[in-house]
Amino acid sequence: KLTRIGLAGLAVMGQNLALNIAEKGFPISVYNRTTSKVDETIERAKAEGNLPVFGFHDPESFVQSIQKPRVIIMLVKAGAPVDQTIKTLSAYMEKGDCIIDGGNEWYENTERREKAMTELGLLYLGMGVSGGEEGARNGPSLMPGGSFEAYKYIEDIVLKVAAQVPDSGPCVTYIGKGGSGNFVKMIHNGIEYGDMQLIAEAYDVLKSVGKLSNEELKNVFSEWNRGELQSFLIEITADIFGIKDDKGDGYLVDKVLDKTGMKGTGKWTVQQAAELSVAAPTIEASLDSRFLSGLKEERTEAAKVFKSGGFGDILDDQVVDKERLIDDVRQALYASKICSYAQGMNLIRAKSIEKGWDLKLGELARIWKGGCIIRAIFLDRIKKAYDRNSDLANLLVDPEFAKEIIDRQSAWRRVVCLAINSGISTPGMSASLAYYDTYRRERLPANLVQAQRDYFGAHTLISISHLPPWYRLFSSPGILRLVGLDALSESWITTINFN
Ligand code: 2AM
Repeated sequence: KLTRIGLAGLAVMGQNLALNIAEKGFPISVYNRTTSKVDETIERAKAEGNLPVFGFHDPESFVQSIQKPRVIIMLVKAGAPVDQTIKTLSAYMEKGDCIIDGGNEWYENTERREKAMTELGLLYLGMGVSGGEEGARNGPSLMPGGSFEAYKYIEDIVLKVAAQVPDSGPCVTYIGKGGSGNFVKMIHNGIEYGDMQLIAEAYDVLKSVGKLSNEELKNVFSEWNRGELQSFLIEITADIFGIKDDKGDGYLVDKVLDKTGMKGTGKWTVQQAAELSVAAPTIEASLDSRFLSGLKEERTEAAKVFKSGGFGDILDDQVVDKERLIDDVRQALYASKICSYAQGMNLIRAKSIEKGWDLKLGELARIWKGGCIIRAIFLDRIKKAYDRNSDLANLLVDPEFAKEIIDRQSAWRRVVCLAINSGISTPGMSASLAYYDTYRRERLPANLVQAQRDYFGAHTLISISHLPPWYRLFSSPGILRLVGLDALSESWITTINFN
């Protein structure tokens, strides 16, 4: 008897997703290069309720065990291992069969592979899977992109396997063509970097300036998790503050080295922001913070030079009203988060336009409401903003978000000022505030930068004031446009206005 689907790559994510699929009633074949993991998965399938998981030690019998058209999800390391696995499996696959890459793959690799597979008559999907190991087992957020035909064939499976959110359905949708599923997952991770950084800054201000204990922090974050900030990341943060060290001599959070690791999707997001000429300062600040955190030894030396103490040692130590500070930080965190999501959504939109993907931003917010690391009730507000206006230029100008920001901006400014005066860096909150303050102003000092460019640009070698009056008249922008010399006027306009 043949199975409905196959899964290759049985590290914990792969094992968990396979068990999840089996549990939803789809018999599944599993395979891994190192065969001990196949046996391990079968053992787990037995232990977790005799789930219909069938193990294979060689790729050929694995592929043959799946009903046609065959679908195989790969969960192996991104990059060369994916190419190797495709090569191994596709040798036994037939026209109309489909391979799905569930890893965090660079979207262009997916597009390259989709093309190569099409030539073999095979279908291909790049599917972002978010939610970590726990999500994979109990319901992840799934972002499949690529062949629509292939998506239709697995739709019944993914609709059941994905996280289910009351009122908004399963956390999966067909994202779009090509590598769009991987791209959207990458931006999701960039947004996640931003969220984590902003939360860390809130912690820093509350601990260093507000002198909150871990117990108090736990209570504050638990309280926040009952309001507008309710989210997976706030929830686990509250839990973290409550975890005691193994040895029982203090809290775990205080024993963790202040150096953040990374796997690359945040860096890709920032590279894409530059490629697309889209401002993403909050996400960039979170990436920079990870880079700086990595310089632990240098920071230790610098602390000696600048006579700073450890965590919690601040300049201008002052007595603050704790309750007021907690409330201000909550508002600063929320407003900063709006700006960060606005940046992420704008990145997706810019890419969608460039690639012709026609991505639905509201749908993306919907499938992020459950299963994934950034799940939050806040995403429902984003979905509604795009429901109101799918062409929204920026989340900030959605009437509801605009009001929320205006209501919170005084608190937000107080927190950033307090942090600056205390010598506590809040790069994420500050970047978000600067983003907002730049975006909301009709007039910026950009005129001066442009004037400087014009001044040293080649075309200003002849200064306007040295030209005869008839030329000045002729070179006014309106007349240049009238006589069809728009291109020429481009370079002159700013100079003329400047003069
Ligand atoms: P392994 O157990 O045989 O190492 C995460 O590392 C997953 O990717 C594991 O299932 C691992 O298989 C798989 N993987 C890594 N490199 C691979 C490769 N070159 N070919 C096949 N699978 C690979």
